[in-house]
Amino acid sequence: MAKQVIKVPDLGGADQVDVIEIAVAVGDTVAEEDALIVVEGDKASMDVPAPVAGKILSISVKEGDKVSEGDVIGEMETGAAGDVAEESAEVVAEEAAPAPAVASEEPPAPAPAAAAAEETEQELKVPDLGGAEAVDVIELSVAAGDSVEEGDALIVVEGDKASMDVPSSASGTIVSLSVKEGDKVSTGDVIGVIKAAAGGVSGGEGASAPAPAPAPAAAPAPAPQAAAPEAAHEPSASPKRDPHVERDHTPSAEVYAGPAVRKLARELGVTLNKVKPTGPRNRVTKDDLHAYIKEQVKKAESGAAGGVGGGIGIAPMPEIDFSQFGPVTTEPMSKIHKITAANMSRNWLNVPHVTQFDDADITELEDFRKAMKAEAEKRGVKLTPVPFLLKAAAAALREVPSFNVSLHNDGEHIVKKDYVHIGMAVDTPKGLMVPVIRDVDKKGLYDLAEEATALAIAARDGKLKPRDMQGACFTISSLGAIGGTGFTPIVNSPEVGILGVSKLSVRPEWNGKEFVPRKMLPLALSYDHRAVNGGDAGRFLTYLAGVLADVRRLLL
Ligand code: CAO
Repeated sequence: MAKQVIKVPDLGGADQVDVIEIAVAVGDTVAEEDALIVVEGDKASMDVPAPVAGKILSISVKEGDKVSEGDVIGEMETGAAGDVAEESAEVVAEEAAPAPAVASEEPPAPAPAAAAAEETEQELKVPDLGGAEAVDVIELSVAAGDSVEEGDALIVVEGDKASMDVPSSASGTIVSLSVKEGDKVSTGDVIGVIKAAAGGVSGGEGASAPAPAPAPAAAPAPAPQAAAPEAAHEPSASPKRDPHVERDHTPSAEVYAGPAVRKLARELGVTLNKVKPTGPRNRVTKDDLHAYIKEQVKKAESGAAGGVGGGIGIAPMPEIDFSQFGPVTTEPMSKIHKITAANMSRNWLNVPHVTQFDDADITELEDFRKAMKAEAEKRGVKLTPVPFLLKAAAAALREVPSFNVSLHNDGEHIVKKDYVHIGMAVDTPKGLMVPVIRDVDKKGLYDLAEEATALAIAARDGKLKPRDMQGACFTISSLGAIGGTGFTPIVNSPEVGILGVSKLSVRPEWNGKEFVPRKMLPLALSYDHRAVNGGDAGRFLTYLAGVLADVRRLLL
């Protein structure tokens, strides 16, 4: 019995790759080449295999860590002391030897200076597959005529254990592809021709034009790549276990997809395990991803159109002929009304709403407001409760910063805001509009009253610009002048919440000794329960109501 440290093998030049999965636990018995951990670089993921058979004594990395070649990831107990070859050390020693030229069958030739500006046609070849032979072409990522950058995926191949992108060895235009899905390819096979600017070739076995003094790490094979102990006789440190042939892993599920597909999925914000795979061995292809996106857009659109159809498993609304019940006229909705309807459906269906209620005692606020009304009018502004609500909401957003947030598009991050912009719902003849007052926390009551009035007029006159309606953290919807004792407003996502304000009423309130008449303002706070919890919302609304009850707190 002997102990052996397990090290990260040659990553083909990649550094600081992510550990995305721990495939074994302490105490597990593994065979040589069993996957121990899975790492992911920019373009690919790979298993880090057991160098020998044995028992796992420790694993010193965890998911999310970053590792580089030579890093110790754990310890193993191996069967016999003799077969412990300190593999990683050997590899390091082998690599310390003078680096053989990649694609050494093609001797380096000095690049002619005049060729720099010319375009040349070059063969695109399958790079070193690390011993794997006749792997399947499972996807063509480009077609003739496509422009590609060096490193872009051309095709995806799949071996026994994994898949990998075959990247372009140069930037240029694809002249032809000579393989199709289902073909089998091996190292060095020509898969197509590219027209590339001379001098734009990185070198490496994928390129037909030899590059001067290519270093192994500059090979176009996607990183990371595994190292192998018995590679000394090979031109590059070719391992015996499919070094460039990587298996795709997603942290959440065993989804099979090429690196390019996974990259696209990340860019589009698609969780791969939701996509129906149609590729060989249940592999998710780019076409599957596109089909999924198309389906989602269709569902979203049918929901946004008010049909609430199918997208979330809700049966579509039945078509009803209202004329069977009495006389009707049918008018087209205004553009604003249609946009509002679409947004309301989207927000109602996407945002898990919670609405919390409170009443603010605004007796003193009303006394103060009325006392200031004449002065305000002299300044040309109308002092209604709205500027006070704006000011109190801004103070509460500053007091409870955990409420001044939005859920990030990716659903995995919270965006914290260090600005306080507040939307104000305005009822206009053409529909509901929500202009935004910026930096409310930095403005005085008169300024806010003036701006609110100007924006309400601009909204009613149809003079708001798109920018005037963007960027709010939060919205206030006041129906106080209209009436009602309460309503549950719909969050204007991606804002965190909306305050519905109803008409104040004079009510008897117990002051500890007696009932006294107080002016009570009904408040209803709807919030996005994905972005904030009830505690944040409760603190926010309680603080806001407290400020309205005693506006002197705004001075603190
Ligand atoms: N309780 C009692 N009276 C109220 C009140 C309340 N909560 N809020 C306002 N008032 C009073 C005002 O003080 C004013 O009275 P005075 O003229 O005597 O001072 C009167 O109602 C009219 O106010 P207003 O409408 O001119 O101004 P405002 O600042 O209250 O509101 C605005 C401005 C733009 C918010 C409002 O005009 C509006 O469009 N509200 C509708 C918003 C809406 O449609 N929301 C629903 C959206 S769906 O979520």
